[in-house]
Amino acid sequence: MRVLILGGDGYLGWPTAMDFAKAGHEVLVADNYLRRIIAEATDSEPLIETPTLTERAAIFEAETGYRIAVKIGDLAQPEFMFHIFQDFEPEAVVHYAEQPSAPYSMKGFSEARETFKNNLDVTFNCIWAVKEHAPQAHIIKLGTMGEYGTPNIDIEEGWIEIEHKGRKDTFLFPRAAGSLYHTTKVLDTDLLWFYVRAHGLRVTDLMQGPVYGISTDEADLNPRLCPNFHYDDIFGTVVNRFLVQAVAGIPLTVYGKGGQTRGYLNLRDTLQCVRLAAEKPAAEGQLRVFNQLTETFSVNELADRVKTVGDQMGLNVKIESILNPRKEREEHYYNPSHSGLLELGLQPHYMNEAVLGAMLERIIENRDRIVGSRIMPRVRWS
Ligand code: USQ
Repeated sequence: MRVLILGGDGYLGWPTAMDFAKAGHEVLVADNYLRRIIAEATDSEPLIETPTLTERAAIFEAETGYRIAVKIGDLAQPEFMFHIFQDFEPEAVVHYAEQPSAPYSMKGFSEARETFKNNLDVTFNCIWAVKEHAPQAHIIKLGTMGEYGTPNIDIEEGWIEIEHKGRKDTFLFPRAAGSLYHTTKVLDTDLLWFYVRAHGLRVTDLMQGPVYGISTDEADLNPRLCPNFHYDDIFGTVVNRFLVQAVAGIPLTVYGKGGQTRGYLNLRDTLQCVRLAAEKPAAEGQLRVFNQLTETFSVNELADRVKTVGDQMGLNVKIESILNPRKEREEHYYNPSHSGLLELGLQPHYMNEAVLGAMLERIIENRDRIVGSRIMPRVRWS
């Protein structure tokens, strides 16, 4: 299959590209390095240096013999997007090309506007590129569990049947996002749903929870193939941050009461989910939604797990609740269904002590590169 990966330089985009290439698919990645630019501007560079996409593709080819084609450019510009589609004629499009940080989107007007424009423009251009140049292509869109927020009822997989005044219909599950970034994903879903109805596009929207991990089969072939491992307050997801804090001897930064519960997954499972979705595509005129997570934890539970494993390794981990920089419920009901991807064939890698221990070892090897000033939250919601 010809697979186009939009946002191929990201934490998830690059390992996804290697995974598809290794599975024998023809892969093209496109990216404008927006995340690298923001990371540099906000002093949030990843723990381990990552070569450019062109360099990574060359290293990957030398290691495996598989080729990944690279195009650098701005997908928010329709000409660039359309040109790629005309040239490559993708059969599947994996769309990661969004500003992915909730804190960055809440920093101020220009960061909010940049997030809003970039995320919506890329989605819009991708939809039109498919509609005009590759109408049979299947769009696999990375959404987020954060689109739903934390409602006081079970979260269904994308859709809910509602009975109202004696009549029934099925609707997208209600959305209530907690940041501007998460809200752009809600808007993406609505845009996609409109074009699925109007033009019969085939779309899978993956509602993903926070991802953790650094290791994949291909990334482990060479340290220079590793994903961008962020531990800063802007791009770092909570598990990755806690593990780095444990190594740096900084008390784990639990925001507020720490009862915030989310659905987490291992980076390896992101790759499995995206490939399963691509290899078993949505039908024409279908918006298929999967909740992409494997287990749920509160922030307090995550901190306890990291402390247990860290202490076994002699790190003497401390946990400290700090003022929550975000506006979110710190104690709430959370019960998302997530059976769709398991039914497609997902075999989860759960967060056990061996997984956390291996991550800690890798971070310890790079401990001299940890910059302490990147850890405490620098952005507040209000
Ligand atoms: N948290 C802490 N301490 C920290 C960092 C985070 O208590 O040092 C808490 C947050 O307040 C939040 C939870 O941990 O309640 C998760 O935070 P996160 O930073 O790991 O995740 P989030 O900002 O929601 O965003 C991440 C990705 C985003 C993706 C999302 C999935 O950056 O791209 O869409 O996870 S979800 O959270 O399900 O919406």
